Amino acid sequence: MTTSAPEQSETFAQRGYIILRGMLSAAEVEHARSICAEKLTRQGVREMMTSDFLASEFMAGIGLRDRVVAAVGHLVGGPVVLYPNCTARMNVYVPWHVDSTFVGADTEHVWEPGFVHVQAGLYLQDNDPIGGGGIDVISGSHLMSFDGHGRIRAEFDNAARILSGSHLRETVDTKAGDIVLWHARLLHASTPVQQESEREKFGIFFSYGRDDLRDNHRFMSQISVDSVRTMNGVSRTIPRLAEIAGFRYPGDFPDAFVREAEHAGVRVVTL
Ligand SMILES: O=C(O)CCC(=O)C(=O)O
Repeated sequence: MTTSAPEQSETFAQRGYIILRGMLSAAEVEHARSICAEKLTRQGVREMMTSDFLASEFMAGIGLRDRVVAAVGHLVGGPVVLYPNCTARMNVYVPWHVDSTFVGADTEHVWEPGFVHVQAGLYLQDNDPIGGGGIDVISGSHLMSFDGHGRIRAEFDNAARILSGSHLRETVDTKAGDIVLWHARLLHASTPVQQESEREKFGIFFSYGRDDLRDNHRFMSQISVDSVRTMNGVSRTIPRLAEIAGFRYPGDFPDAFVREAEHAGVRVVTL
């Protein structure tokens, strides 16, 4: 894939995603895998609490590395903000979707011309259409509203059925240690597994925006709204989202992380 910053920005604008190759060395991939394996042991727990994630200087520091921040900075066209929406996940497989914060009611702002939000997924195994390990995307789907009215409905069955059988579907060819940066509106899914692997699937996630108080507040407010889900009259709290909605910067963050964010010139947004 592309390497220079202008090429990356053009690819991102056209396809809705880019790959940053070799963000972690082979040794770092194994180190990150061992941290994930150690933290994600409880039955049924597939996602690290953000406080546990940030407590690892190594894991938290990945999202603040110069190369990541520089690449995101080019994509957002200015200073980078990092949301505390950082975590690692194990063996998570999700169907076609656009990330929930950017779909459904009251999300028309994602179609404003200057809107940009970058989601990062760093995968700790290679990805391919047989063994999975990363994501599939519908190339260019961040430019499609799906309902013809400049909105994205929170229901993707029709769009996914048609587009996932089209030439726009791509299995993102990441190798262990690569990062995928995707646009908030991109339709994507976990790459399905045809053949089970003996190794766990691990992914590490960060969310970035541009320095814009309204966008930044909107994203964090939506996280707060999403932290409580009501079905059939029963409300359930999503512990990780409730945790990050309650975070205040810098007091609730490890000192080392605050220092690194300052050094990287990244503002960390909390409510
Ligand atoms: O890691 C994956 O397989 C899917 C990740 C994803 O879809 C997401 O974070 O929105």
